[in-house]
Amino acid sequence: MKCDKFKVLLINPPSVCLIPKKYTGISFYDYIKISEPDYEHMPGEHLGIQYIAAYLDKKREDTDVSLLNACVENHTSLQQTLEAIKSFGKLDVIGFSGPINIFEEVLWLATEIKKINPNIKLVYGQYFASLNYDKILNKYPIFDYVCVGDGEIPFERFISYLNKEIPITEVPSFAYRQKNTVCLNKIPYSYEELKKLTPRREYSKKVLDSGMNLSISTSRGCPYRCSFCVSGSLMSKNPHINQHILRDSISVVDELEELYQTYKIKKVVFVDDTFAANTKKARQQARGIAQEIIKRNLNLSIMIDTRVDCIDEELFTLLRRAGIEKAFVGIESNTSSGLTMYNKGYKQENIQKQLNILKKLQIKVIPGLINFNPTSTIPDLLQNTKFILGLDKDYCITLGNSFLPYPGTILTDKLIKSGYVVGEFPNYQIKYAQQNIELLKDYFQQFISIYVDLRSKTTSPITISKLEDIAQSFFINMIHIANQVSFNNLLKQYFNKTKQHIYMIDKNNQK
Ligand code: B12
Ligand code: SF4
Repeated sequence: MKCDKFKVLLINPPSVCLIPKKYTGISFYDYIKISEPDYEHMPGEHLGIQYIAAYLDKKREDTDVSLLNACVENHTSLQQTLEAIKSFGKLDVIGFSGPINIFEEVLWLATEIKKINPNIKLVYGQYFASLNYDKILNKYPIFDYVCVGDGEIPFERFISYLNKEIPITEVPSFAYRQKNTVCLNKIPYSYEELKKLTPRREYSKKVLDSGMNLSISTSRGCPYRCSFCVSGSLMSKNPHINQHILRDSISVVDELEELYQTYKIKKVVFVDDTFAANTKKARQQARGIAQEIIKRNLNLSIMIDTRVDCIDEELFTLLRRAGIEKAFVGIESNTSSGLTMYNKGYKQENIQKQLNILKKLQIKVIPGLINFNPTSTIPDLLQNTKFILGLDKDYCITLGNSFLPYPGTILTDKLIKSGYVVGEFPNYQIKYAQQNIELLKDYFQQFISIYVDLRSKTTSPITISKLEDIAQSFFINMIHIANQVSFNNLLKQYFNKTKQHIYMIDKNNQK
């Protein structure tokens, strides 16, 4: 047994690489506040590393775990994060979290840290690392281990390994290099203990001060298997990982009440992949949570993530009474071909009817849509666009969304095989089957960025309505133009004309 304590630091990098150049110099959370129309319900904590810390606190007296959430600390550069890491002194292990989008930050920090302390063990976790553990360990020797899936129990076992209590082969869900090959311990383990665990909340106050919100996790995993999704793909590829674990409703509301009393919060975000999933147990849990919130009279505005086929009038009426006011709904496509490609498992005909239930209950919908994919066609885009604009004109900002080839997802793997995703890991790009579709996507995205900018600056209902009208005709007309033989020049002309028009409205508004 080690005499000094093991010193572990878990890091959420600052995510400054996600900030467009024109905003350089501000922190990621400050950028979110100016760029994200729905930031009011944005979760700001990193529950993943907070949970691992809480579990290690409980289980290992021989370990000191510190957290560094560089987003919450409002870091504006990686150098600042590196200095903060140095201030923790000599560390034994650093665990990195973070999606593909901030991999360059993880890599930079990992490289700098190993220069200072070559003996430190570097562990990488979360979806991107989990889905690509073999490629990461093969291509980037800087990382020593990857944790596949949830981290609490594997990380605790990993400390046992460092303490020479068990061999590395007994650390569940850990991947490592051995004799020039990468091994993953596909060892199942029980989640019972985790159902009662609550995360460390040392960052809560800072999160609230930064204008973001606290969050709560009521489950792990997801019962669905959407092909584009990191969570669905992780479950598909790793049957040894527990697939959809639900916490007990009472313990969830106990945690919620504690946040409510301690921090006087008015809003909270449920960060589950899919809340109120369409399974008997998940519905029971959602119902139980809602009844308990109502019974304890917690006056909260809650945001959840859910799916079209999970919306049930009776259940959602109860959820609304309990404070659920916003729902991110993963619709993804209003076409049969899109729904099949994304493996959504529900029919296009039912989408509108399901969303109407939320409208009736006055639950605000944030629609998730993957409008463009490599084989999208003009009729597909027209169908999605008419549908989205018919729901609410302001939803037009989702129309620029395109399929992102996250490495390791089922759909990315498939599209690599068929040649629609190209490039070297981890920098994949999409090849569109039709040139007009790719061009349309670029114009949609450019237009939306101007639209969001102007829309966020205006409060005049007349101007907003004018902007929405322009947007509506822009999207529909552009799709029709893209269907013509000489689409290239025509799209450019129409885009420039609309841009002038929309700026004119802004100018008049400022007078
Ligand atoms: C809350 C949240 C945010 C918050 C806070 C995130 C943060 N890191 O600070 C905000 C709104 C700021 C945010 C921003 C972004 N997010 Co986000 N976010 C989420 C969300 C909804 C919940 C995360 C959560 O709390 N889960 C619950 C906890 C318990 O699970 P967990 O975090 O996965 O952690 C467990 C394991 O993964 C593992 N683990 C995690 N880290 C580590 C590290 C080590 C060392 C180990 C051993 C294990 C381990 O152990 C943990 C405990 O079991 C997820 C979707 C989801 N449901 O997971 C998306 C998600 C993670 N976000 C995503 C994305 C794309 C982003 C952005 C890039 C969006 C953008 N373009 O700006 C940024 C990136 C910022 C960043 N640094 O992460 C994607 C990632 C996709 C991918 N390819 O991996 C997700 C999966 C959503 C999605 N389905 O597309 N996000
Ligand atoms: S329902 Fe949502 S979280 Fe679950 S697999 Fe599909 S997209 Fe992923």
